[in-house]
Amino acid sequence: MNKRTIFCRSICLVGLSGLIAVAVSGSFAEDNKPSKKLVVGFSQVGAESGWRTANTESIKSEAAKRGIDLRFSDAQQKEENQIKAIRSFIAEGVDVIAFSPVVETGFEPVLREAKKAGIPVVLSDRAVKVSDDSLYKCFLGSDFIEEGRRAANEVAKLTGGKANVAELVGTVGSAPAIDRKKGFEEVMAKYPDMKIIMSQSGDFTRAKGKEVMEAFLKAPNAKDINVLFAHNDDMALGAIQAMEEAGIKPGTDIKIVSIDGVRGAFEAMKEGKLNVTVECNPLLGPQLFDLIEAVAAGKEVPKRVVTQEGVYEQSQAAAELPKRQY
Ligand code: GZL
Repeated sequence: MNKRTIFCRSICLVGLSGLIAVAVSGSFAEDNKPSKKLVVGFSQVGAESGWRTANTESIKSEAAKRGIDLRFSDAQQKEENQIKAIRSFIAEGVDVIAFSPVVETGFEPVLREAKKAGIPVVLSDRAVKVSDDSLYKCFLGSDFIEEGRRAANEVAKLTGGKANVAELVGTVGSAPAIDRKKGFEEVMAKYPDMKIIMSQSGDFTRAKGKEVMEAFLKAPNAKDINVLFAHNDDMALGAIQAMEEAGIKPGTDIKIVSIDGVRGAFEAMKEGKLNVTVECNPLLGPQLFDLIEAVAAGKEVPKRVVTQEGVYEQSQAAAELPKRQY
């Protein structure tokens, strides 16, 4: 961080035989040591959900608080946009690259380019599948498998282990979608009368969640559904709209368990329309920049940092709502 900096103007030297312009520009602290703002390139998945909005806000506000030069790019949920953004960060010569990978695979080549350029990479929120984990310094994010386990345990508690589950899956190929499903099915295997009878991706958005739930409710075995498991609250809120339009009482006729813990989920629980939300903490900014600053300083950091989070039921909603930061 600069204490005070003295900006050198361009210095021109004129030789006898003509004009030789030597321009020197830059910034120097009073003690004449060059001081440099940390420059971080961040590629964000998109703006698909309330969780993502809160995550972006946490990252941007923390960078501003620390005086970090943040180059932020919104990939609009497209992997090719993230790869392009990472390439441009490499070309700009940023100090550190951080990103939340929209899907797990396909990033190895560009991560090799970053490594070759000597730019460290930190994974935020979601993991990547690579053959060489030296391609990133650290992965900060939730344990999605545990979130899936917690969701299934809540379904078992709500239904006494007798559940025909309609599942709204997150973005196909994304770590949260793959791992939440894995954790849910691991616990479901313990309950012979719990099964997933319909499953389709709603891409983590409210609009798609509503659309897919409308299709679920038109299926021949729609009457069998007694639980909706949504991989995020935004899809659950869209599904609630679809249920109400079909004359179904969400939270009563069909129990709903979702993941994230955004404000809208607490409001729905307060109205009795959603039964449980499994928290997935998006406020990663402070921890993320602690890790980025340590990496920039060449310090060792843990390969994996898991965010702490809980589970919230309907009975807690009213008391929790005023405390929610997202
Ligand atoms: C989870 C995050 C997921 C959220 C969704 O860490 O990647 O992406 O659960 C968001 O709301 O779209």
